Amino acid sequence: PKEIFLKDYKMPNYYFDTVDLKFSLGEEHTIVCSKLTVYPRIEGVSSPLVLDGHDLKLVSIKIDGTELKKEDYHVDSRHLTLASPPSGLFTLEIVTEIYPQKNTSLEGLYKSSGNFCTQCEAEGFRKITFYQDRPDIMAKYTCRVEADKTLYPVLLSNGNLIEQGYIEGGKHYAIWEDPFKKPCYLFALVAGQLESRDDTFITRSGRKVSLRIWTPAEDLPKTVHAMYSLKAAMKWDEDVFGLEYDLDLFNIVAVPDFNMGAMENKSLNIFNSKLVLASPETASDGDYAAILGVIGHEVAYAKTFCRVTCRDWFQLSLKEGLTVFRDQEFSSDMGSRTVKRIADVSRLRNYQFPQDAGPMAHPVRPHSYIKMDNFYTVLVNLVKQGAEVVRMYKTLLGSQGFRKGMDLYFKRHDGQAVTCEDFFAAMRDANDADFANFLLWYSQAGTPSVKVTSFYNAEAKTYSLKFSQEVPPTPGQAVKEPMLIPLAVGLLDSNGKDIPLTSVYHEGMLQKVSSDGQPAYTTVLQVKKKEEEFVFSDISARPVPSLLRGYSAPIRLHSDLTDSDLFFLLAHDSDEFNRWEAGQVLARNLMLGLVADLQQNKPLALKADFVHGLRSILSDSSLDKEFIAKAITLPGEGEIMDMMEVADPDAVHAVRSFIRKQIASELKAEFLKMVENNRSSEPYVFNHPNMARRALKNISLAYLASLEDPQITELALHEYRSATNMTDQFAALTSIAQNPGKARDDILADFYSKWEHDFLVVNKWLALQAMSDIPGNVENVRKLLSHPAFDLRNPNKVYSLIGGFCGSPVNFHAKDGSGYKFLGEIVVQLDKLNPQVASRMVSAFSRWRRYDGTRQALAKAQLEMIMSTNGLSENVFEIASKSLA
Ligand code: B3K
Repeated sequence: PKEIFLKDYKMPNYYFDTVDLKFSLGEEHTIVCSKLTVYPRIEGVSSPLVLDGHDLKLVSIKIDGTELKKEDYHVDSRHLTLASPPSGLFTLEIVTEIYPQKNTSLEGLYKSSGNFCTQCEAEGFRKITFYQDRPDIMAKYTCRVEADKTLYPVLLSNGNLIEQGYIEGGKHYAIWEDPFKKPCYLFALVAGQLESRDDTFITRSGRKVSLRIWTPAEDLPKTVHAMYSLKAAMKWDEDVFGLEYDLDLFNIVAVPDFNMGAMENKSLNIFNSKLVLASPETASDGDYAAILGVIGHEVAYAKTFCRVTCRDWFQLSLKEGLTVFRDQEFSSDMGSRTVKRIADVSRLRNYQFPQDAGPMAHPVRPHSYIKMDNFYTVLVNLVKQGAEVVRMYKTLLGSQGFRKGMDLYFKRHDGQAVTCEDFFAAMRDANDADFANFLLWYSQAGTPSVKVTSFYNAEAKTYSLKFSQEVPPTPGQAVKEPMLIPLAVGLLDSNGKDIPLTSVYHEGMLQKVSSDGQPAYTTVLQVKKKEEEFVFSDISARPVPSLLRGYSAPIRLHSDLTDSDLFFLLAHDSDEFNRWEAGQVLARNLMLGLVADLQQNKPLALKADFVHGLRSILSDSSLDKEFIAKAITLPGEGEIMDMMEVADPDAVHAVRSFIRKQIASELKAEFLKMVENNRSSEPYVFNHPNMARRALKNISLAYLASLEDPQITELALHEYRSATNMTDQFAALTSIAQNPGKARDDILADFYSKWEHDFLVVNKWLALQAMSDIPGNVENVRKLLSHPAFDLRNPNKVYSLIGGFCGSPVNFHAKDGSGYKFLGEIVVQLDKLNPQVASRMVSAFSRWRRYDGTRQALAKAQLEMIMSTNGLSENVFEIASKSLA
């Protein structure tokens, strides 16, 4: 497999102006006719034109109406090359035959539940026709779709419908025209038996946009929340970014077989059904929130990146990072900002940080790849980090400065394919900002680590904070430079109140902390050097610092705060994120300490002040209930393992379970009260207060269930039976399923028989069993592979069962290697069907060196077995070989 490098980027020899496509969709095969108007980059210069093509049968090829002879072109399994095409404008007509029915990779054109649909990002268009499949080729498209009228009554593509009609033989056609230039990865086509929920959105300039959400008829009632989310996102983006949707139609189609969440194709978004369909009975609060977030994400794309796109795929974070940032902001404004930030940061720590410290570490803008799709597979890295980079611009520039930068960016680059530097330049120029070494965030891999030490000078009444930063070495990048890190800081007095900040000394200069003459309570320190000191004056007593407020930069922070400082922050910090963070630091220290005790066979004991801290949070009625639920949740096992020299999944799991059980027994009365007081028989409403209430009730129930007490099992059964929505029902099921035994078996069987007709609910049931930490669970998961509810060809089912299993540290990392063996076998089978999904699964092995010698040998053997498989895809090859390197 060939590695592609950022430094090798070359402008194309030829551009395409218009693309006219014609699809004849058939049961055996599909014929695709593509007519391109082509012009050379340099008028009068003929140079080779290399088109990408994968799994295509070439039927014919013509230039300016004349069929080419065999010697005029060359076709191999990946390319069609024209050695010397005309040096001026010409038309190129290519006819290919493709087989969507056999396409299990779910890229290009394929069938899902009897309907045709497409997925072209990143490089799927080359599975439809020969094309320069790269994002910097932007052209205007028309698309004619022909198909059997009875089987495929609905025919959709991008843009506006300009003509439709009948054709002899029971067929019909539709012609779609997209008025804006687009890269081919945004092309889409759907044909099938679908119905739509229709609504309209009036843009701020008064234009009417038709909104349509398409699903099979029986699922239409479950699209109410998706339509609500779509309208809310359209409005929010106009209000916050002033961006208006530019077409008269916005279609969303839900398909059950889809590799990722959704795809932003211009005016024809294709979504994984999981992120469209919801009803109170079948979808949880988490599902509702995910639908809102992903629809927000795709709407943000529709407004911007369908017009300004990436020059090449290395610039992916330009569109993904900015869009994730915008959807995070949208979800924050629709719910609780603190809770959303906590959820995003937890994900960052549990998934991205470990990856960033392993063999798959790569910068926000990678230097090379073999298979671009793998940079979505390690999406947690690229995308979440990319969003954090965008967030830092906003932290540095403030909301207005950021908006100015965005406005300039779109003004400068509408209709262009650009790079990360263009975004950086727009932010800088619009604000006259000095961003020094900020661009390094794009090119240096690894999570920066910042150490802070503080010193209070009672005589001088100054308080100084000294920072030293280090970016750890990662594969291919041994030495790193310091980067610009925005560190939001506040200081608390002895009553827990924020101290007003007026100025700070830095490098011999007195810097004002606020510009409008008013004191600030939080200031953003710009840490740029390897070592740097900031000194606050007029501080009358030693303060407690609240550092990295709101998690203002994606770093690992090591401070000299004592436990008592942390308890103080947990109780008083006005920055709610940091209140949560203080509790997490205490919990992390506690867990790491107990893991060490366990490894040295010392008895485990929980500190009383920790439980006391949790009790005060739990009983603080001034706090948001969802915040309480987050604050009493212990850090994940992945996060703790990531902080250990040698990750020990058994010890981490045993310690986490021990602490949970201790907390449950000490706070049993409080938890019972929380369950009691937070029930509701009112109909389900998706809003923050109700979600918060359910979150607190259900986490209390989960803690109680860890006591393995028959009375609690009765209580959970009662909650299960009386639940009026999926959130509560599934939470009760999860609580009972924590403990092996008859109650668990019975309730799992009951849940399946209730919901076997609903594939999305059944996926939850599969995931719950797969993630279980009951000993020897690999055998249960193996059995589920042949359950009628499972199908290896459906990505959602694979993510639920196989992905869920890899997320269970004790069973996936079982010391006998049974978990590794299971995954190795599955990856090999899956790779033949769907390389993208297989490579996501194989990445569970990538951190094998973090474990002890026995586990290392077992995991390595599976990676080697995978590498020796014949016909391995490039996707899996890239992850497996980099993991072994
Ligand atoms: N841009 C797509 C993801 C495409 C992934 C391709 N393998 C949608 C999204 O980011 O939501």
